[in-house]
Formats: sequence, C-alpha cells, structure tokens
Amino acid sequence: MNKDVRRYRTATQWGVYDLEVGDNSIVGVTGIDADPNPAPMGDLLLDGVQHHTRIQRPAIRKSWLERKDRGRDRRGAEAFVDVPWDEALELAAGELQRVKENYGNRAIFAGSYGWASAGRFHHAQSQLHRFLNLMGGCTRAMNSYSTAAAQVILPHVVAPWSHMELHQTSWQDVIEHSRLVVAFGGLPLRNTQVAYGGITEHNSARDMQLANERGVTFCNISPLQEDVPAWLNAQTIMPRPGTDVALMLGLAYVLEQESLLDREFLRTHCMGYERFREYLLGHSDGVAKTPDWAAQIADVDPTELVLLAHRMAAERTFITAAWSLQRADHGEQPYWMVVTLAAMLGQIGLPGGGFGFGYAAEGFIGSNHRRFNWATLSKGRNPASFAIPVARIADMLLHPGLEIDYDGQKITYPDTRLIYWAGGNPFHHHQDLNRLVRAWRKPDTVIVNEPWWTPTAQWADIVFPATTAQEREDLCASSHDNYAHFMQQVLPVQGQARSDHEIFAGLAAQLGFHDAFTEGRTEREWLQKLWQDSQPRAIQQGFELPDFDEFVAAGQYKLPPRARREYWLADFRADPKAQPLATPSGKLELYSQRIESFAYDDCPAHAAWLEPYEWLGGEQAGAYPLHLLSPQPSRRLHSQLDQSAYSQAGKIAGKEVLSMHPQAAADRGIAEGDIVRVYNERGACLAGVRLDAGMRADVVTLPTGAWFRPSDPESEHSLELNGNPNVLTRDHGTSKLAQGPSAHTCLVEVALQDTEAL
Ligand SMILES: Nc1nc2c(c(=O)[nH]1)N[C@H]1C(S)=C(S)[C@@H](COP(=O)(O)OP(=O)(O)OC[C@H]3O[C@@H](n4cnc5c(=O)[nH]c(N)nc54)[C@H](O)[C@@H]3O)O[C@H]1N2
Ligand SMILES: Nc1nc2c(c(=O)[nH]1)N[C@H]1C(S)=C(S)[C@@H](COP(=O)(O)OP(=O)(O)OC[C@H]3O[C@@H](n4cnc5c(=O)[nH]c(N)nc54)[C@H](O)[C@@H]3O)O[C@H]1N2
Ligand SMILES: [Mo]
Repeated sequence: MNKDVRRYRTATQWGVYDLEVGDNSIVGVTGIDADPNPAPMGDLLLDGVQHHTRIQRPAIRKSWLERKDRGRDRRGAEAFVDVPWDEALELAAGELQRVKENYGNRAIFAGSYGWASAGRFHHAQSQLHRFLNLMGGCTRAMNSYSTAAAQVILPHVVAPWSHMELHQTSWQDVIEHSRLVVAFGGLPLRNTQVAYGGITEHNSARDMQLANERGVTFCNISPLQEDVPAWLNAQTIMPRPGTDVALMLGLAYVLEQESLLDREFLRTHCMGYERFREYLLGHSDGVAKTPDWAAQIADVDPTELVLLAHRMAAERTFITAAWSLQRADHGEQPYWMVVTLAAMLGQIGLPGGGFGFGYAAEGFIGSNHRRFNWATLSKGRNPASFAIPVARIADMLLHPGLEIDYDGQKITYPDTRLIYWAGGNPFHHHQDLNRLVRAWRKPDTVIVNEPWWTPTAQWADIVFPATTAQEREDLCASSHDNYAHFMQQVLPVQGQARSDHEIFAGLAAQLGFHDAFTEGRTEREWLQKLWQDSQPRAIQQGFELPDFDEFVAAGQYKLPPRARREYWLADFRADPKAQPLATPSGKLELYSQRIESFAYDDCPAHAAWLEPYEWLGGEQAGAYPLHLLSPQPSRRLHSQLDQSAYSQAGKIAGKEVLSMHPQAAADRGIAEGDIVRVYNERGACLAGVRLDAGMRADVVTLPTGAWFRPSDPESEHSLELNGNPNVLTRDHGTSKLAQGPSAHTCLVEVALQDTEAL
C-alpha cells in the first residue's frame, strides 16, 4: 500500500467497509474479512461522500427570508441564500418558538421518516426527537413505509411485528427441514444487500444455495422470473400483481375440498376457521373460491394451482411473502391469507414449516444470530404524545381537522405550521409526488438537515448542512447483527457541515436547554455511555462486553453465538393453552372479532379477496394497460447516493431504467435503450428502457430512488425527468385498519418520448 494511503473502518446500511483515503479523498473501498459476500454497493462511497452536491453552508430560501408571506408557493422552485451558522440557528429557533407559542407543539410535524445512515448515536431522527421532546414535543409518525400494513394486521392475527421479525424461522431451519419453499414476491437477492442499522455478514445467497443443495425446492410466485436467482431452478407462477390473495384462496379451496388440511390444528390452535370456510366455499357470498375462479383473477393456469396445493399438503412447506405484497391496496389481506393458508396445512411450529415474511427483504431476515438490544440515545418522552400513520402525511397537510380511522381508533389531523425533517427523503418515499408538492407548500416553514442537495433539501426553507457518517465517529450495532463496529472518522468535515447532534445542540442553546440536550457530554463520551449502558444487558444475557477503549482499539466486537435454537411458535404448537399467542383469543385468529367490531368496509373480519382500486383485471386497465411495480433499486439504498458514479452507471442516458417485456415494447414501437414517457392521470416521468422476456407482458418495473426533478418545479403537473416512479403511484391508505402506503398498486401507459422535443 502507498504510504500516503490510510485505511479507516466505516459502516453503512449495506455493509461494513475499509476505506482507503489518500490526498484527502476516498480512493478505495474494500469489504471486511468478516463479510463473506460484501455488497458491491460499497462503491457508492468512492465519490458519493465528497460529491459536488454536498451542502456547504447553512442556506435559507430567498422568499422565506425576504418576503412577509414567505412565498410558500415558490417552495421548491427558488434559489437559496447562504447565511452564517449563528444567523441560521437563530432564525430556525425563533421560528420553532413562534409556532410553539402560537399554535402549540402539535403544529410541528417531525415524523421525519427515513433511513438516514448507520450509527447508533448519530441517528438523525433520534437526535431530532430528543431535541423536540425537550422543547415540548411534536406530531410524529407511526409504523414504516416498509411494513405498515403488516405492523397493524399481524398483532391481531399472530404476534407483534417486531417480535416476528427477529424470531421467525431461520434459514438454517429451512435448510435442514423444509422440502418446499413457496415464495410470494420471490426472493430477490438485490434487496438482501441491505439491513436497517447495518449488516456485517451477507449470508442470504449462501443460505439459499445451501437449501438448494439439500434438495429444497422453490416456487416463485411473482410477475418476474428475476425475483429469484436463476440457479435456484425455481418453478415460477406469474400472477397479475395484487392478486395473490385470490391465488392463495384457490390453493386453500383445493385443501378444503380434498380434505388435505389439518382440521385438528385448526380446532386447537386457531380461532374462527369455520367463518373463513363459509367464505372460501362461497356460502357467505355466493362465490366459491375455486382454482378456476382464482386462476381467472390472477391470470394463471388453474391446474398449476391444484398441483401446487397437492405438493404443499404432501411436503414440509414453508410459505413466505415479500414485504412488497403488503405495500399495496388492501395490503393487510395477503399477510392474513398467508397465515390462514399455513394454518390449514397445520405445519406452524414445526421446524421448517409454517410461514414467515420478507426472507429477501433485508439481509438479516432468517439469520441465526443472537438478538441483542443495544442501548440507544434516549429520546425522552413526547409531551405532545401524538402521531399519524406515516404515509398519511400529504393528507394531514392538506386536510387539517379531518378525522380518519386507524386500527379501531379515530385520529384528527392537526394544523401543521412547521415541518422538521432529518434523515429521510419524502420526495423519494412518498406516493403521488405531485400531490405532495401541493401539500408541502401549505406549512409556514420547512427545516431540513441534509448532507446533500437532495429534493427534500431543495424543497425546504432552512437547510442545515449535516455531516455524513464518514465525517464523525459512531457505533454501528444493530439488534439483528452479530457484530458491533467502531465507525472511524474517515474524512475531515466537508464544508461547514455539522453533525445532527451539533445542529440540535446549537438550536437548544438558542432555546435555553443546551445542557439538558447534551448532558454535558462530548460526542465521544456519548458513544462511551451507549457502550457502557449496554453492559448490564449483556450481563443479563450471560456474557460481558469488553471495555470501551478496548473495543475502540480492536475496531469490532463479535457477539457470542445464540444460546439456544428456537423454532418459531414451537412452544405454542406444543401447548396452546400454556403458551398462548398475544392475540385476543391466544390463538391464531383466522377470523377476528375485534376487527369485525371496527366494521370497516375495506378490511373484513377474515382474509378476503378485495378488488384493488386499480389492477389489470379492472376497468382502468383500458386506458392504462400496464401494471407498474416500483421495487427497491439494486445499485443504491433508496435515493441515497443516486448522484454517485456507481448508481449512475446503472442508468440509461441518465434516467432510471424501466424494465418491460419485448412484446409490450414492440407493440408500442419501443426498443431497448429508448427513452420513454411513463404516465397516468397522476403524473408522468421519463425512463430508459431495458427489455426482459422473463416478466409478464402487462407488467413494467421502475425501481425507486431517482431524485425527483420536475421539468417545471412551479407547476404541480410537470414531467419528471429522472425516472421517479412516485409521480405515478397513488397516495391512498391500504385500508382503514393500517392506513399504510399502497405504492405497488399502480397502472400506467408507456410511450416513446421524442427527446428532441424536450
Ligand atoms: N413507489 C415506491 N415508493 C416507496 C417504496 C416502494 O416500494 N415503492 N418503498 C418505501 C420504503 S419501504 C421505504 S423504507 C422508503 C425509504 O425512504 P427514505 O428512507 O426516506 O429514503 P432514503 O433515500 O434512504 O432517505 C434518507 C435520507 O437521509 C439522508 N441522510 C443520510 N445520512 C444522514 C445523516 O446523518 N443526517 C441527516 N440529516 N440526513 C442523512 C440521505 O441523504 C437521504 O436523503 O421509501 C418508500 N417508498
Ligand atoms: N439494494 C437495496 N436493497 C433494499 C433496499 C434498497 O433500497 N436497495 N431497501 C430496503 C427496504 S427499506 C425494504 S422495506 C426492503 C423491501 O423489500 P420488498 O418489499 O420485499 O421489496 P420490493 O423490491 O418492493 O419487492 C420485491 C418483489 O416483489 C414483487 N412484487 C411486487 N408486487 C407484487 C405482487 O403484488 N405480487 C407478487 N407475487 N409479487 C410482487 C416484485 O416483483 C419485487 O421484485 O428492501 C430493502 N432492501
Ligand atoms: Mo423500507
């Protein structure tokens, strides 16, 4: 190694890397020895951290500074003025105080959803919430864009989501005991590069390979063949998107008709199978959910469904569904139906049998590591104690005072006067961005902490430049990983950036509670405190952490392996009375009295097929005959570092790539590499075309993450130029139960774009 090159350890939410720094810039990225399969996404760091899109200085939107009405209508379409730190902090603190005094703390929305960066201490959202709680609180957001519908439906049916995520069946159990894995939404390896909070070992591909070698067979139920790696030799059934519940009902019908189900298990461990059965057989609604009925809705071969149902009943079968299935209209239903189908097979609680969710959603799912709850930064209590379902933000901004349903409760939207965002990108993650633009222009003030000039920074009034994880020290330690890492400061602070902690400490100083916020600690002392606070938890689990300084010197610490092999729900299976579930009946609720009592028209008392607001079998498919899926991108995490060379190398003429079937392209005079316009009633964007013969001809995919770039930021109807699918998706809750996002329910049309005309 060149003597002028130094190595530093950093951690990201797609892996841990050693960075080589020479001449004050990152010149090399290497996966660490502990990682058998480092994610290629590491290369994002090469030019991403020091990219020219970094925010150099605090900045304030021109009209916000100069005009009395603050020119809210020009938010997102205007230049910024650089201001010194002191002045920016004073203005922001004054505005927070004004809104608090005039409208109360609930008028401050700081849901601030987003993944930000790895690192326990510099977790942007925690820093923001700690700060605002000390100021009297704010309106927050609950649940995630990832799994909102699952988080609300599953506690009614089986268990709290947070528990399931960490304790459900491991890959090891699948490898050793399953014979058949039925994967709704497939097992796309691209998504396993990533894990919230960080990941050390990328083992998902290895685990799937081991299962394959042991003779486990896979059935991929997805509109795309590519949703499983080719070497798995999976059978693929390709339903229309959003029709999985109908397909599962067809399978369930075969089990019931041919008595291939475990009636004893349904009686002893489940609540209300009879009610579901009435529906399945059509006694309650006059429609028998036969394989022919299912096949017509899903547009698949009915004999394949019959054969699959036979195999599922004959073999140890593990049923899994991607998280994507519940990010759709009535997204609660496919998850409820997976549980119902698995209950009918009666293998729940047996090793390698039953069900589980998201086995390729993130790299940690199905890992067999010890689960350890590391200490986090204390956020204190939110005195305003109020939250909206996370994906209802535009509704809230547009309709203050409106009352909505949510999981048996009523929620009234507050009148939002100020938005504070740190560590997320709503102009990436939210649906129907043209509608968000309208909503986003309503509050008096938007404050954002960001390292880069992302769309969210561009759509703010006061922008504070934040450091990246590579410009500060931190602790990477997540409850699902088997390592902790000391994240070194790799680069000097870029421009005038400050860490989120420092930014909030500065605001707290203006508002008179600096010491309460920092507790008199330096950032290094905070890291030490988090480490030391984790020690009693380790001792409780029967091991001891090294001393903090020892850990820092070593750079990493590996947790002792998991003490005991557990099979998900085995205890419950063995004795449902002594080991009940945390559901109202203590059993698996295939019918829920509680949900029935809510009387929601869009979430009945048992799993059911409900027509989505738009789908290929519906009326709208006349005008918009292609179903758009917007999956996670393979070359980045969401919108993060989309500006870097590694992400841009995956584009076509700078646009995100739309995959489409050769026939669908030919019908429209489109060829590989062409630039097209993707559109529907909600919006339009450009994309570059890639052809894929292994997908349904009536489905197109456009991964998320291209930075929102409207051709005319002043307009609410302009053409989006980079290929951001969220100008096309609808902003509509999954149902009154969960009010989750429904991004995957979306129809579009595609046309060749005359690029000369742009
Ligand atoms: N159409 C469609 N839309 C979707 C989805 C879909 O499937 N389809 N999926 C949804 C899902 S599952 C998710 S999780 C969301 C993801 O949405 P987000 O989590 O909001 O997306 P990110 O791009 O990760 O945004 C994180 C932001 O934090 C910034 N950041 C990084 N580090 C720091 C830091 O230290 N401090 C501060 N202040 N900022 C920092 C980054 O620059 C970035 O702008 O998208 C959702 N949107
Ligand atoms: N590289 C990378 N990995 C990531 C992320 C990232 O940004 N980049 N983001 C992470 C995050 S925050 C999350 S929440 C997870 C998300 O994990 P998921 O929600 O599981 O991921 P998606 O990519 O949205 O969808 C997975 C697959 O489901 C299929 N699918 C979509 N709709 C349907 C349907 O109606 N029926 C069936 N049968 N299949 C369908 C699509 O073909 C798609 O490829 O990924 C994580 N992993
Ligand atoms: Mo997510």
